[in-house]
Amino acid sequence: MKTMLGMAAAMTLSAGVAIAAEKWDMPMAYSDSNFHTQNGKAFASCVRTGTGGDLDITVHGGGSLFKGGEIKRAVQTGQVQIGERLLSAHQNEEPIFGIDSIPFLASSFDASESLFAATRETLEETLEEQNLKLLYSVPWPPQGFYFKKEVNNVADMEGIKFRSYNSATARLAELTGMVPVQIEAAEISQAFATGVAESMISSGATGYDRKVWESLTHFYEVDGWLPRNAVMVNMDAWDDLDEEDQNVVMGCAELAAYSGLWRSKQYTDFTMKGLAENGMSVGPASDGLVGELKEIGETMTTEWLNAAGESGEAVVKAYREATK
Ligand code: PCA
Repeated sequence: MKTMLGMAAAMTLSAGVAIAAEKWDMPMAYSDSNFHTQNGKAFASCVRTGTGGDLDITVHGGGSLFKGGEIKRAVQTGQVQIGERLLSAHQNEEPIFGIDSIPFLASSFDASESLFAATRETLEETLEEQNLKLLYSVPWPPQGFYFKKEVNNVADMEGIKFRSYNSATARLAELTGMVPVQIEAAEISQAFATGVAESMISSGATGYDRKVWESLTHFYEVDGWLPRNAVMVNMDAWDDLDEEDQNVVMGCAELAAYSGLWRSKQYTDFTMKGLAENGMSVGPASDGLVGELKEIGETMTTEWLNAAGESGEAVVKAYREATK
């Protein structure tokens, strides 16, 4: 009898736990093999384990649930509870979102981390006003140019159809005489194959993930900047979690920031080799080209500072102080 009661109690308990389990969907825009997606899956698993199954996050990679361009709004409006997005693609909403894509402001992993540290508070406040809680952010590897011909200076770029992924890359295209067309990473293989685009600036990672050697021939290392993905939660979904679960999520987020950075560094070397092994010419851009791009970077820094006003200026100043 006692045993029966015990069993009944245990069953009620496990039923109770099952009912309490919270399920979140987490759209991510990049391919399943990409390190951001792998890192997001490890984050979800950390949360599942840490909360004893209380919070169960399902990652949907490759833009399968929402495309990159739709993810931020989907999280804001509560269509999904959590998601990852390249924040610089929303610079038109708030200039601070684009601070990581200013050419040559922060062009190494260390600099990217310092810039993010200087930006974090302002970013969190800005996102909070949009009903979003920032969990963690991971940099893409340094950005370089892809072409289907040799390019040694800006004049060689005239008229090329250039795939952009945010307003900074579109502006860069304009300033180099190219013609920008905005295309999601998930769709670039087709865009290059059909000639809708002939060039882009991105990481070795994205070129490798999308097998761009099928259409393009050259990768020039520029180390222009390291744009970042941010994982964000809908603020109402966040507030609905109890404090213990919130603590687990924050712990897992910290781990994900750390492991994501490490994965990004490791993927850089791996994908550079991968591009070369698949027949692309891979190497540094010429000094002349880098010099011209740095001048364009100056112009874009000034433009960004003008748009971002005092708070943006304060962030850049704090970053420069911290890294001088
Ligand atoms: N890959 C993403 C953003 C930056 C990067 O390296 C893309 O090309 O869309």
